[in-house]
Amino acid sequence: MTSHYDHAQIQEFWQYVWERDDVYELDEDAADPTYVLGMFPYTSGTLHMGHVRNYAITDAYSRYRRMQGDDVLHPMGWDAFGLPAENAAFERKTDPESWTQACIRRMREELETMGFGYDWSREITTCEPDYYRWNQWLFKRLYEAGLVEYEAAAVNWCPDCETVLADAQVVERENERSESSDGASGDAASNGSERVCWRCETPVGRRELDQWFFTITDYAEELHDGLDELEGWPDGVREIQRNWIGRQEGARITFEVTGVGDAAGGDEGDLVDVFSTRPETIYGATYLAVSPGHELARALAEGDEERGSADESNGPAARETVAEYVETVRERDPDEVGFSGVETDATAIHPLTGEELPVYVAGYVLEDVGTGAVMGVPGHNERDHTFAREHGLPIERVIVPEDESVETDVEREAYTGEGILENSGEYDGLESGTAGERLVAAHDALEDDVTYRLRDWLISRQRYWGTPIPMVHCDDCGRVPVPDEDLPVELPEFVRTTGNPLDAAEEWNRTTCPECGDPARRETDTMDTFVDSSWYYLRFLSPDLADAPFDTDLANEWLPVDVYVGGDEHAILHLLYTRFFTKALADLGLLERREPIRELMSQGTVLYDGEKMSSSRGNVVAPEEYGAETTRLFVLSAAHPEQDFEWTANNVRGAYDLQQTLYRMATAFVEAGDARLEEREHDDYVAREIDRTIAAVTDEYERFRFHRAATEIQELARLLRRYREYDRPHGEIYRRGLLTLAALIAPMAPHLGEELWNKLRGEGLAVEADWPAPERDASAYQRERQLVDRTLEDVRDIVDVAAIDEPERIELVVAREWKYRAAELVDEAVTADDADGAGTVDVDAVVDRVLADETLEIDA
Ligand code: ANZ
Ligand code: ZN
Repeated sequence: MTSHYDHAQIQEFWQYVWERDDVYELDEDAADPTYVLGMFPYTSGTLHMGHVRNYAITDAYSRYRRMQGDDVLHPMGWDAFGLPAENAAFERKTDPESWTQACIRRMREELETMGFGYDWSREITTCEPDYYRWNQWLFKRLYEAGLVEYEAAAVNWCPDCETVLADAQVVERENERSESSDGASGDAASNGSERVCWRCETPVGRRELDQWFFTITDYAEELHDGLDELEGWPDGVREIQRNWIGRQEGARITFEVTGVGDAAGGDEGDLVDVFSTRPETIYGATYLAVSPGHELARALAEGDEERGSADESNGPAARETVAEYVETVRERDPDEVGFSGVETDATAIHPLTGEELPVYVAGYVLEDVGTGAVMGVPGHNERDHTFAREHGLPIERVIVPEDESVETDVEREAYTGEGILENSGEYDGLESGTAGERLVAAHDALEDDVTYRLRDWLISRQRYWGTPIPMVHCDDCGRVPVPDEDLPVELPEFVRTTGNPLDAAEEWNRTTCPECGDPARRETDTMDTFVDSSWYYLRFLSPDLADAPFDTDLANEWLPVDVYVGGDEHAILHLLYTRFFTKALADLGLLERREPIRELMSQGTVLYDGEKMSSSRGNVVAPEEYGAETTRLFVLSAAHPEQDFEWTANNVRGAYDLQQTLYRMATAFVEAGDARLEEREHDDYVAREIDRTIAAVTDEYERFRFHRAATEIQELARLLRRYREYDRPHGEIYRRGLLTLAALIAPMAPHLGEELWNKLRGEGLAVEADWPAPERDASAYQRERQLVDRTLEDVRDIVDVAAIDEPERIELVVAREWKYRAAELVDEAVTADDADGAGTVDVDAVVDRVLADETLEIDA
């Protein structure tokens, strides 16, 4: 028997046993298992430190819950679609499918090597037709429910590759030359950087394409309000989502606009609604502006050819200016558009004063914010101010600060604060908040309104490696969904091309219309991969179900996910989409719950020399010589899961040493058999420490404070070692101590846990063991323990500094009934020393005094 801990061999052995015994498989009849989920990995090739940390957290927690007697659902799968696979395939002359499957094989092996305990019988892979057919099925249900729209939207377009680019494929390139070859965008080049295609470095343009959207905005209110109740989520994440959804209270104000030449042909103008968060500034409105995509802009650009242009409609010159402006703005990045705009021939009537205001089409007014139109109040809104200055529009002050000493010159700068109204007719003198309320109450043209910044979810990707959108385009019938019985619409074979490979797949593309039977074309857009991850947590419940995406009854029993852990880069999109999907599914009658996740944890970053540890930075440390378990034990014991921490070789070594120590202690104990039977005075202290440690570690696991659990475990190990070094230990107490350590460390270091368990008990598995229970109520002992702790700390500091060669003796002395006396003595000695040594403590003297005290003698 060796006392060296051969981690490689031990890991392999226990992994084999776990698999043989199916210990991680969930009992199908479990009533309501604890659902612990780590965000499934994107299949990019290898695991990185973020994955390791993420999965070490969920694994430790699931193991802990399992030992507590819970049924635990802890599954794993692969987020396997996405552009990187396509690019890798392109570069390596293979296809995305083979590349992805190779990544999965490698990553699965890595996860297994780490010893993570997954129920692999539930493995799901999103790029397999068995999975993505349900994306298509769900797309259709959402479509039927009116949650899918098909609309033109601007996309990044590379004119050289002739393809749409995802935002991530657009890179900023520093511009060394001051001259830009692209004359069209003029001033943009002066910024010093430009947006280019990641592959060919051609400057990227904008293009309008018809795209598919999920109307997540229908759920803006619920997504927003629901955040308050997500008490198990980090405040930071909730705040980020709140900001992303961007709820704004204000008013909708209706302006009459004349001079558009509407189809009705009468004198009656068009009605244009604007949204404002500051209705009380209405008397300061000096113009009206609509976005280039607004229907009024469209009407002004197109005019009404049939009616001729002799009437009051937009004159031909203005019409052309508007048309041209709309055209150029659409092809440019919103950042480049700035405060450009064109005046139109139309006129807006101020709803309260009846004054005529000029109407602009302006790029800074966003199409999908509010109503896509604003009343320009340059005196009190910064953007309006800039626009007004650039276009020579009047600036009026209608609010002054209550504090008269505050100077405001709205010609120079907008005053955006609250205050007292002026130049506002009967509302003069009122406080701005009150004025806003009264204005809305008094006038039909103003109405309370709430808007959200949240945009609809553009799910179209003009790429190959994703779920084909199950629609058909027919010349006669328009867009027709593929019938359910024809799902899945499977991907055709991959072809290497610069554009969208699905466009190039001629044969696949040609189909017949499900409605009229005539020849038709398939939709060639695929779905954003975030669709796959929006409901995968449901598929894990019944991964093989053949006639539905998930089992509704089971979902109602088993949900929500109890604990979800992942990186905070998903704080917005993934988590928002998942919430949206859950709500939509509930409205489709497929689910009862409307929120998918009870407790969310965003794990922090692992740093190396202050930088994020990542394979792309080439600073991933794979401590082969210490074994996989050292890595997991280290990442768990280094810091709270939500905190960043620095990877240091020293601390990794510490995690390794702890395993060695525990292993040696168990081996030595089993082999030596030198325990005693009769009780001695300090046995009781050790027995109580075991109980106290159990209580403390339990508490730490409950709160995911693995690092503190590890410290407690280390402390108990230390005490037991001293206990044995000082005197022959009491056999039963010592053995219980070691078994307790085995059980307590098993969730974090499961291989070691098994090995210790096996050595000390010779039967059963730690992974299936009951969580240890204190023999006595340890809570009453907690306060006492705090005192001991303090004393120990003091004494230890002294011992460390003075390099006393009797640390065991001091510690056990303190640990005994005289601990209070020891604390007192240290205190007294330090104070006395301090007093006569004028600020310096003579450590040796303190230690001498403590050791010399007779009441501390041990009768060994
Ligand atoms: C008039 C007004 C007066 C506004 C005032 C503000 C201050 P913030 O500014 O972030 O709080 N807005 C509305 N729809 C818009 C659109 N489609 N594109 C660009 N801007 C738009 O957001 C609220 C304000 O954004 C709104 O309130 C509106 O300007 C502008 F002293 O209306 B406000
Ligand atoms: Zn048809």
